[in-house]
Order: sequence, then structure tokens, then C-alpha cells
Amino acid sequence: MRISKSLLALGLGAILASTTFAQAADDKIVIGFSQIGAESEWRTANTNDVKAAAERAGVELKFSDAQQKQENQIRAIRTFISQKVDVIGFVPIVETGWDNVLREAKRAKIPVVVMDRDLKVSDDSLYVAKIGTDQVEEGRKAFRWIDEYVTKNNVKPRNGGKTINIVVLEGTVGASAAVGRTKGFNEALAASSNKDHYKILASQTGDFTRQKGQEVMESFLKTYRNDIDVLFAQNDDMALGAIQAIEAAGLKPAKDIIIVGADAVKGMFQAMIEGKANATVECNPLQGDLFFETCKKILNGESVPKSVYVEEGVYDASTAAEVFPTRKY
Ligand code: GYE
Repeated sequence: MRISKSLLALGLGAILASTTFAQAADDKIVIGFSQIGAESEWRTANTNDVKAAAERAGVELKFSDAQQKQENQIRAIRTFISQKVDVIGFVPIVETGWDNVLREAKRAKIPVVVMDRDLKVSDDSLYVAKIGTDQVEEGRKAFRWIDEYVTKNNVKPRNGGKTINIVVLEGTVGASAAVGRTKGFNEALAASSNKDHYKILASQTGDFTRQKGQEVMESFLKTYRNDIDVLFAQNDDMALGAIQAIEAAGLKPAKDIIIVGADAVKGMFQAMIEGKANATVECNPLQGDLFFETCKKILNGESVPKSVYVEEGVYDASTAAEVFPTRKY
């Protein structure tokens, strides 16, 4: 009798325990996330942050890497819809081409939260919220830093001509991070009282990668070796690739050619500390906590801002060594 009683108690306990466990597992929020790929140090930091933040938030993350292809992202989003995830998150590799798949998500009543890059859709209700960085402002900051540096240091054109000549390594064609930074940079240049003092010699995509940054810089140097005064690389990886091309051409990065990047990743800090780069406009990849917080609020029926930009600064070689130990990515 006693035995059977305790057995019964054990059995009940086990049932209860398994019920609670099953419920906890069922209740776990499931979030599908389509990342662009792993093109840069920034992207790796962003991916690591999303994965760590998912754990902190206690959600189940279905992570998909699109290997730089929009069609893979569209396919991943469709898979998330068929899996009936609770929220879909994605980083739009390019700005356009999302309407159809987002309409499918809307029809399935799955909220969509956009991270990092901006997108253009015919109907803003196709996504609930967007978390990211102000990429136009980053472009403006890059030009303003250059203008200030050139003025303060009385930088003269290397070829003895009248203009400070700039080359630009653009990001992925059609990506908001490239479109925005180009727009902001050109806008700030046009608004500068020194605008006639500058000339953009060449501007070409390096696809946000180190390898392409190096290749395109090599071709810029073939044509304009003695004319380039400034490089604006729309991300640090391309700047780091370009530094190799500049050294291979027998020039001194950061001295013969002023180098400004974007992202503020550790590799760029190291280059600044070594005296091979001048400045970088910060782009903060640590957006995971805000992303999952937003997803939870949406699922709780709370209202969330349509668009949130995270804070960012500008760093240059003068403080790089001091700031480096505090950098998280
Ligand atoms: O600057 C670049 C990355 O979308 C802001 O994408 C991001 C950009 C970042 O590959 O390094």
C-alpha cells in the first residue's frame, strides 16, 4: 500500500513535471531570422549578437544565412511562414523587391520586424517595426570628418592641383547602407562652404568585402595613383583591403591617402593604432536585445515605434588606442 502510494506520487510528480516542461517548450516564442551572410567583421558581430540576445531573451531562434542572395532570403521567409513562427525578422540585403513575400507574411498574420538595413515597400504596414542605424547620417559624418581634418591640417592636393581628390568604395549595390552613405556623403559635400575644394574622382562598389575593396582600390590606383588624396570606404573591411592595395602601390596609407571607413570594428581600430587609417564612422551592430524586446512587445499587443535608430559616434586615430579596450565588436 505504502509502496503503491509513493509510486503513485512519483508518477503524478513525473506527469506534472513533464506537463510543465511541455508547456514551457510550447510557450517559447519562435522567431525566424534571415541574415544576409557573413560579408564583413560588422556582420559577424551582428550575427553573434542576435544569437546571444535570443538566448538572453529565452526565445527559440531559427537562424538562416542567405549567403548574400536576396532569393535565399525570400525563400527563408517563406519557410518561416510555413513553419508558422511567431515573428519574422530579417536584414534586407537590398532595399527593394520585398513586397510579395511580405504580403504573404501579412496574410499569414505573422508580424515582421526589420533589422539593420532599410527597405522600400509599397505599403508600410507590410512590416511592423524597423531597428537599425541612420545610414544617411553616417555618410554625412564621414564627409564632415574629412572636411574638418583637411581644413585643420591644411592638407594640400598631392598632385599640386586645385582640388582634394576623393575616391569612394561603395557597399553592395542597392543596399540601403550603400545608398544612404552615398547620399549623406554627397549631401554634406554639397552643403560644405569648401565644396569647390573637393572632387570625387571615382566611386565604385566593393560589395562591403575586404577582397573587393582591395581589388577596386588597385584599379583606382592604376588610373589615379598620384591624384588620390582621400578614400572614403563605406565599410571598414573595404578600407582594410584598400590599405593593402595602397601599400602594394608604394604609398603610405593615412599619410599619402587619408582613409575614412564606416562601422568602427576592431580591425579598423588596429589599423588606426598602427597609423594606417584615419577615422571610422561608427555603425552599431549590437541590435539584438532591442530586436527581441520589440518582438515580445508586438506579441503582447503593445505598440512599438515604427523605426528606431541606435546611437553611434565617430572615432579617429587620435583616440584609437585609448578607446580600443572598450570596444565590444
Ligand atoms: O556597414 C557593413 C555590412 O548593413 C550597416 O553591412 C550594415 C553594413 C555594414 O556588411 O560592414
